[in-house]
Amino acid sequence: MGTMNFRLGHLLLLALALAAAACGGGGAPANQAAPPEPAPAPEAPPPPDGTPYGTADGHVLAKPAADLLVPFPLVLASLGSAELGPVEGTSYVRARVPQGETPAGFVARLESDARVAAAELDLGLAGPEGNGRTIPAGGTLLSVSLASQPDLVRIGIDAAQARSRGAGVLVAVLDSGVVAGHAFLDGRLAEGGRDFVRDDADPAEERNALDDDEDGAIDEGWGHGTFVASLVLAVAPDARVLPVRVLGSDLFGTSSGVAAAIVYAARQGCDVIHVSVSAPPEVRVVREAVENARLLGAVVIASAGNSGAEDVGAEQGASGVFLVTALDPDDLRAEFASFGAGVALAAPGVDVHGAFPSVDPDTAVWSGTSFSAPLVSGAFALLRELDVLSSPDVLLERLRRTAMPVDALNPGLEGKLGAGRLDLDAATAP
Ligand SMILES: [Ca+2]
Ligand SMILES: [Ca+2]
Ligand SMILES: [Ca+2]
Repeated sequence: MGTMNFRLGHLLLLALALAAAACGGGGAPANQAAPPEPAPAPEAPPPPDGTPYGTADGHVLAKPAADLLVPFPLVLASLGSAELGPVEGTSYVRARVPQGETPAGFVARLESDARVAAAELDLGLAGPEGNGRTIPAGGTLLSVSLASQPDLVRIGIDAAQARSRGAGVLVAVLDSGVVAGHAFLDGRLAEGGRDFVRDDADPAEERNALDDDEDGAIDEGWGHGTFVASLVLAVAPDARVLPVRVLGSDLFGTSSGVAAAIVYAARQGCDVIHVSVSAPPEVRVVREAVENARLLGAVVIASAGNSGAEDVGAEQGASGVFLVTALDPDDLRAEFASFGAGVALAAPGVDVHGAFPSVDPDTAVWSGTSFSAPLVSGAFALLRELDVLSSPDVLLERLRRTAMPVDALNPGLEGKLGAGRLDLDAATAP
């Protein structure tokens, strides 16, 4: 078994290195990861032409009109469709696409029907690192303690953790799942996690040794959820993480899965719902899920994306999700970081150290806005322990008000990197 693991580990190493070369990555050595049993099946059927990978082609999402007098399944049946079940926690259902019709065509037909309030594709959503632009790298210079890494020291973690450690705060991490046996996560995960990719009660990370999204990188999302969860806990070591799997091994999920998971996490009593994928503002099922989660008292914090472009508009910022972009160690915008008027806050996101499911070392260095956002989710947990009475929005505003301004360092980007760089010391100061 040891030999087998060793060989598979090297195959993965080779695959990641090739992917890095193909994508023009830094060429840093990839981690040697401990492989679980590879599942043989692809994670999603091939996408229809012209739609993003992961978009469901067998069904679309539809919402009944408010004043409907007949059961919605009868409405769908009259259109040659059938109801395949609700998107839990939202007013949408999955509606089967009739034979011979395209998903987009069926959405258009539903939208023109007075008995249907809204319809949309069940869109494929990609985590920011799912495009293979940044990959995790192992090395020998990794911190033993994640909390002592330079980027966290620089933003005041020592002073902050002397005041609060996030005790009693529950943070859902909606990502690729977690490797629960990782030493860093051991004993720090809450019961009740769920897998919305496989629709089961075990949110463990899985990989299948397939390049499901055909981008040249195999299982590039492997370890992502473990890494993100560890960063929340690096900032807030006494918080607990509820792992919720919404992304597969190539870091793809669907809008219906993300929406259902957001409401699920809120109903589990989570204070923070950390989402490693952000949906475009026109994805109404996710917007509704975010609204429902906020009504239940949760905040939703997400990464702004790795497009490197100004594509985070004010409308996206107003959708109830607190969007975080990435800075480098000099507080300059990371070259991959998305920006725009809809960004709420910035945080370190270049060469971040986090837990990784590998043999030795069991940490990695990774860059992306996915690794800036969990620092903010951890910071929210610190504030919540210190102040159990204020509304979530008051605490989010405190994170913004106490941020270190970075506009002067980033000419031309004024107002497009949020309120500035997360300052853990200032945010938790009495
Ligand atoms: Ca599972
Ligand atoms: Ca891939
Ligand atoms: Ca895969």
